[in-house]
Amino acid sequence: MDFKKYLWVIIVLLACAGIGLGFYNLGKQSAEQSAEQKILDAEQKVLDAEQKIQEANQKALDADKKALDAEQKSLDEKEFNIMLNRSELENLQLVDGPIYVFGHKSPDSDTVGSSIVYADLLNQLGYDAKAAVLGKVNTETAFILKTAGVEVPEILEDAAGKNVVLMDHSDYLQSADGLKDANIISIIDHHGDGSVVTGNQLIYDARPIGGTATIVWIRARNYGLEINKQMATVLLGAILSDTSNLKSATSADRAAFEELEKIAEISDTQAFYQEMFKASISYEGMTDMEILESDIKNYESGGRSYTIGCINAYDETTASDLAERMKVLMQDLVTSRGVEMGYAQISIYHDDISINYIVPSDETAAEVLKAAFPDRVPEFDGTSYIFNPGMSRKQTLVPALTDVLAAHPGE
Ligand SMILES: [Mn+2]
Repeated sequence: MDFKKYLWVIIVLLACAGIGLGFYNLGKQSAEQSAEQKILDAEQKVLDAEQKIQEANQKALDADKKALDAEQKSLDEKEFNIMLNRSELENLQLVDGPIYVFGHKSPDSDTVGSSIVYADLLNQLGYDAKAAVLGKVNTETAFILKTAGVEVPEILEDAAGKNVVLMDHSDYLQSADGLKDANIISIIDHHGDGSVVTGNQLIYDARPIGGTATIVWIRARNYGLEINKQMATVLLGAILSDTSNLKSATSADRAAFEELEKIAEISDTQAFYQEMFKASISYEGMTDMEILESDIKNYESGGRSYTIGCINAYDETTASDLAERMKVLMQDLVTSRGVEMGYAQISIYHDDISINYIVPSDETAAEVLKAAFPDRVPEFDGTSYIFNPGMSRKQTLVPALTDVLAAHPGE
C-alpha cells in the first residue's frame, strides 16, 4: 500500500471528523442557547407574575384606603348628626335651677321608666335634671325598678315655678298641679296632643309608637349616648309594659327591645314579662279604691270630662269579682276626680286571651259607651259590658269615646 494513499484517507477522515465536530459544536451551541432562552423566558414570567401581584396589592391597598375614607366620612357624618341633634339642648344652659322630668298622674311603668332614663340622659350631657313621679308607683313598676336596682323617684307635689319636661302625656288633667305656672321645656310623648299650651320654644317629640320609652331610646342614640345596664332594664320593662309584651309594638319598639335586652343582660325576657305581669295583677296590700286608681286617667271632649281606670285580671272569675267591687266605688270616684262620668276597664290580656269588662259610672256613661261602638254589641252581665276581644284604652276606647262626646257636646 502506498503511504500517500493512506495519507489521503487520513486527510479525508480528519476532514470528516472536523466537519462532524463543527456540526456537533453548532448543535451544542444552539441547545445551550435555547436553554438559556428558556431560563430567560421563565425569569420574565416570574417578573410578570411579580408585577401582577404588586398591582393586586396596590389595588387592595387602594380599596382599604377607600374603605377607611368611607368609614371616616360616616364617622364624621355621625359626629355631625350628633352635634345637630344635641344643638336643640343648647338653650337649656340658660335655664335657672333643676329640670324636673315626670310623666302622668297614676304613673305606669312607661311614664316612670321614661322619666328616669331621660333625666339620666340630660345628666350625662351636664344638665341638672331630676326624675319625679306624680303619685305612688304601681306594683309592676316597683318590680321593674327593684330588678334594675334603681330607686323610685320622689313625688312632685307642685310644678309651679319649676322647669319641667313632660313625659308620656301633654294634658293638664293628667299632669302636675301648678303646671300652668311652670316653665315647660320639652314634651316627649306617644299620645295625641293634649291641652298643654306653652309660648316657650320647646322640644315637642311625639311619635305614634308603642312606648315613650322607645322614644327615649331613639333620642339617646341621636345624642350619641350610652344606656347602661340599669337604665336598659328600666326601658325594657317600660316597653314590654306599654306594648303588652310587644303585641302592639312597632318596628322601632322591637329594635329598641332587641338592643336593650342585650345591654340589660336579661336572658329570658319572657320570664321577666311574666314576673311583671304577676306583679301588675297582684294588687298586694291595696284597697279597692287604690286598685281602681292605680292606672287611671282623666279625659275631656265636647266640654265633658270623664275618667277611665284600668285594672288587670288573670281570668273571668277574678274580672267579674273586681267589676262588682269597682261598681260600688264608681260614684265616689267620679266625685273625687271632679269629672262627669267614669269607667272601670278590667282587662284579661295575656297569651291569646283578650277580654274587657267595662263598668260605667251611670246610665249616661253606659249610653256613651254603647254609642261609641255601634258595630259591636257587648254582652251585659248586669254590672259590666263585656267586649271580646278587648281593646286598648289609648288606641281604641278613648278615641271612640272622644268622637261620640265631640259629636254631641254637652248633651
Ligand atoms: Mn306610655
